Amino acid sequence: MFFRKKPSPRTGLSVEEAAKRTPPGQYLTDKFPVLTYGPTPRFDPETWDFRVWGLVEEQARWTYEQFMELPTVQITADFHCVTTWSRLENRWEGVSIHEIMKHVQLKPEAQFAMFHCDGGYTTNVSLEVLLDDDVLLAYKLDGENIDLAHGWPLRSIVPKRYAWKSAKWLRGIEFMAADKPGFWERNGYHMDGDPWKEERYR
Ligand SMILES: Nc1nc2c(c(=O)[nH]1)N[C@H]1C(S)=C(S)[C@@H](COP(=O)(O)O)O[C@H]1N2
Ligand SMILES: [Mo]
Repeated sequence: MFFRKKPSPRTGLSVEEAAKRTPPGQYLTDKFPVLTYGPTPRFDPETWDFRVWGLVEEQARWTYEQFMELPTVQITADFHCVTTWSRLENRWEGVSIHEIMKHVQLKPEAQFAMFHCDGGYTTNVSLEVLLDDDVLLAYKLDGENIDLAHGWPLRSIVPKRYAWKSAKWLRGIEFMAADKPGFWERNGYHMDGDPWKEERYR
């Protein structure tokens, strides 16, 4: 019963609605498998910070305390792992990318961004993908703090891309002029990763 095409009752979705929201080649799960390459990093609120750098007029930095004071939003979004499981109707809460962008001014050359995580994981997105209205830096899922294994204290959520673009233990965003592969992209995953186009590997 792990993989199925029927939505779980948790989602409140009909079979038809769920089918419309399940990209080609994906199956539904109600569990939340942990997919991490390497060990789970430690979190120390005293030394943790969130930084924005690269092609910005001035770098920005928040301590943990400062970051937690930023206004939050909630979005409900689907999560599609390239290994073919999808979990629909996840209610994420955190800081909208638009809130972060209020504090930084991009240089005109900035066209791509790289998420940087504790432990060295990285993943790239185009500026257009990053600045979508449903992109957020999340710390709650379905009303609870995100588990350490799922990225506590902060992860990016990029609902319109495969889940490897939703970076756990996020520590910063770097703005770049040209696209550059992140960790999985260097190891054969697609540079863009749109699940509706099945952009899995390259
Ligand atoms: N820092 C970091 N972020 C990561 C990963 C990782 O290994 N390290 N794995 C990615 C992959 S492949 C997926 S499918 C999702 C899984 O998120 P989950 O473990 O919360 O289900 O996180 C993504 N973000
Ligand atoms: Mo994944």
